Amino acid sequence: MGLLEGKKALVVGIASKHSIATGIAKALHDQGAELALTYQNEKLKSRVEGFAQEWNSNLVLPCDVADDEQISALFQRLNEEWGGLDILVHSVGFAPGEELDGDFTDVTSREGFKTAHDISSYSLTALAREARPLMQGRQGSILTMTYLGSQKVLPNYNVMGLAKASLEANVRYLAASLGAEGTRVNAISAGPIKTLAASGIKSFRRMLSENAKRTPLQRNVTTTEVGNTAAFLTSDMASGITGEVIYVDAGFRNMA
Ligand code: 0WD
Repeated sequence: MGLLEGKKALVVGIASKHSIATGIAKALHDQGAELALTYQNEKLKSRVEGFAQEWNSNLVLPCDVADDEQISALFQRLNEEWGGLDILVHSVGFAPGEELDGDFTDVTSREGFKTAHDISSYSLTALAREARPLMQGRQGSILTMTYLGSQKVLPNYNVMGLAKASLEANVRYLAASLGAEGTRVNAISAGPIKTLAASGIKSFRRMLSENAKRTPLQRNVTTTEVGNTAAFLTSDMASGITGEVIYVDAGFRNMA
């Protein structure tokens, strides 16, 4: 029997087969969870529907996390279909391209800062607020994706580093807020993985190969490995873990 048998899970953030959210959704499905998936815009709809079919999910709903009405409609629909929710995966991040190329002091604009924090951090609070009543009394679990650039200065990660620092604090405050209801909130800090979002970071390819050489495991991580950790963290096996950032980075963060 799978770790997540009988659990209902919403996964937000699938953009392609390479997305971390895709690896997570697959792992949750493999462990027996029933899935609902979202797409950011019409362009991505049919692609996400394709994945849903593969994983026997018939709930594919729109959700641009910048839009409160869409968020509210999403959870209303989930409530009608499922009457509750056990797992929420938030695997969404964005900063305008020009913020991620060049000297931090020079390229960081007020608008870019706002957008990065809105889409990459505030959206977790917005989704958690709507998920809250559906998760009450179900040992719910909320999971988001972060990156080491929140703790250390990494070239070109720039304003995303600030947004991820905010996201990690968000995880701690949400965990404190929702803990009494039995809902846990955690983040996975993944090592670099080639996805659409990552391609937006200048010199990402070089970073990938340099990163691999410096990790204890001498390689980069895969979305399958992130997905497997996500399955554990969202399962009752992890019932004592909340407010944490768990690193799935082949050991990179401990290296000088
Ligand atoms: O190396 C990496 N790829 C790492 C990514 C290392 C550590 C963490 N992460 C994080 C990212 O910062 C992000 O929070 O993992 C999360 C998922 O990122 P990903 O899987 O690397 O990227 P991708 O496959 O592009 O999915 C992110 C998606 C967007 O894709 P695009 O390429 O269109 O930006 O986030 C979604 C979108 O589908 N997204 C939104 N979804 C709803 N509403 C929005 C939005 N407003 N904006 C972006």
